[in-house]
Amino acid sequence: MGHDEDDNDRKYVSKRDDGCPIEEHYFGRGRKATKKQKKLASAKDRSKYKKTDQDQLIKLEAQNKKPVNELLERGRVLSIVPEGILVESKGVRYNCLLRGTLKQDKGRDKNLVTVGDFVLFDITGPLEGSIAQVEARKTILSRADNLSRRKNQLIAANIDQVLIAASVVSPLLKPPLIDRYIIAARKGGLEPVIVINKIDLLEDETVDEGIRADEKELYAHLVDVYQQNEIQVIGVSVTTGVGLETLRQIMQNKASVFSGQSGVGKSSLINAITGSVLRIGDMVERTQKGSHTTTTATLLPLEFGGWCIDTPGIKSFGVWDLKQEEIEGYYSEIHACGSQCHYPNCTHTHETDCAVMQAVEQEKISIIRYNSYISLLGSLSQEHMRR
Ligand SMILES: Nc1nc2c(ncn2[C@@H]2O[C@H](COP(=O)(O)OP(=O)(O)OP(=O)(O)O)[C@@H](O)[C@H]2O)c(=O)[nH]1
Ligand SMILES: [Mg+2]
Ligand SMILES: [Zn+2]
Repeated sequence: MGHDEDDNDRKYVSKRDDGCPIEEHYFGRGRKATKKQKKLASAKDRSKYKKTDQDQLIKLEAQNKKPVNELLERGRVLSIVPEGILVESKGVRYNCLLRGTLKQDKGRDKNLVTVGDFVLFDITGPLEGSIAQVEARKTILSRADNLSRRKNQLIAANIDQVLIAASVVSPLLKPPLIDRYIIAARKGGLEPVIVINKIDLLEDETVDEGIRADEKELYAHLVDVYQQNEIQVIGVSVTTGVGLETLRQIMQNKASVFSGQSGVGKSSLINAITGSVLRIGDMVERTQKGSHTTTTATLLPLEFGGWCIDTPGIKSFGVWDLKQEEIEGYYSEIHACGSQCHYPNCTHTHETDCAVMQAVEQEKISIIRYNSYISLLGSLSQEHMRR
């Protein structure tokens, strides 16, 4: 799987998405402080507030002639569409734009605002607003932007768990993609849960028997491997209803984001569990891939408590800001075994007396996990070479 050949992906990157960096740093940190307190604080700790940040704040306060916070409404971003940012506040939905001052410093982030963000905004017209501030995020799911690989693309914020959506047979299971999601979740402070959909197809006699057998074996293997790594895995089927009650319980009173390849059935699962009517897609017969049906991430309140976010399918996933030396730590079985390698800085790729490679040969470490480790390592060194 290519790490970065994400042409389909480009279609749903809206113009707005493209040009919206995040600006939590200067608004987020000191919003309760008055100008005077701010000055005091910065006199005490110069490193804490950049000069440009102070200037921005002073300028903004001068414009308003009131403390920044006083007139603003607080709301949550439900979705970002070409027409604007849909924000819900006290049960009312506002179509918002970003204030000009927010757009200035794009930094390393590709989008300024993302679904799940808490924002402070002015009401500028009937059901219209202007976002002045994005609150600091508690958790974040993001990935490396596929066009430049140097930008952080925010998928969702302030959620508890990532429901890593995959399917058997159509599309096929892709363990390296699942592993990348697990790492991104952990890095963003989120709990990963693996949801494998379409398990009805494992028993479907219209599906090629060989493919079914391979997928069955891989599915059982993954359940085993992830359980050993203490990551929850559930098999579900929208078609037969298997596992949906378990999934509902996992989602209850939590904020979850569904993310995964196109066509695995994210929207179908959300519809089945919440009774909502998100659009679902057809499978492209020839490629057995989804058709990128969902085009914008949407936050939905759950009747039984909690929130869930449907997101557009992705074709590949790059973990943002991942260092080569960090990777091993996310593969705990490889990490544990690695202490027995001959070389202390063994990468387990080509070295002699490598305990990891021996363990893979003896099937003590899953070859699937090892290959996924190698693919991730490889994708980073390729990236390094491009720079
Ligand atoms: N056999 C089978 N098909 C399913 C199941 N769940 C979903 N599908 C089908 O899979 C196809 C894709 O479903 P979607 O819900 O649109 O998939 P998605 O993950 O939201 O796709 P994107 O929005 O493109 O990312 C549809 O044709 C669904 O009917 C299932 O449990 N079993
Ligand atoms: Mg969808
Ligand atoms: Zn080694």
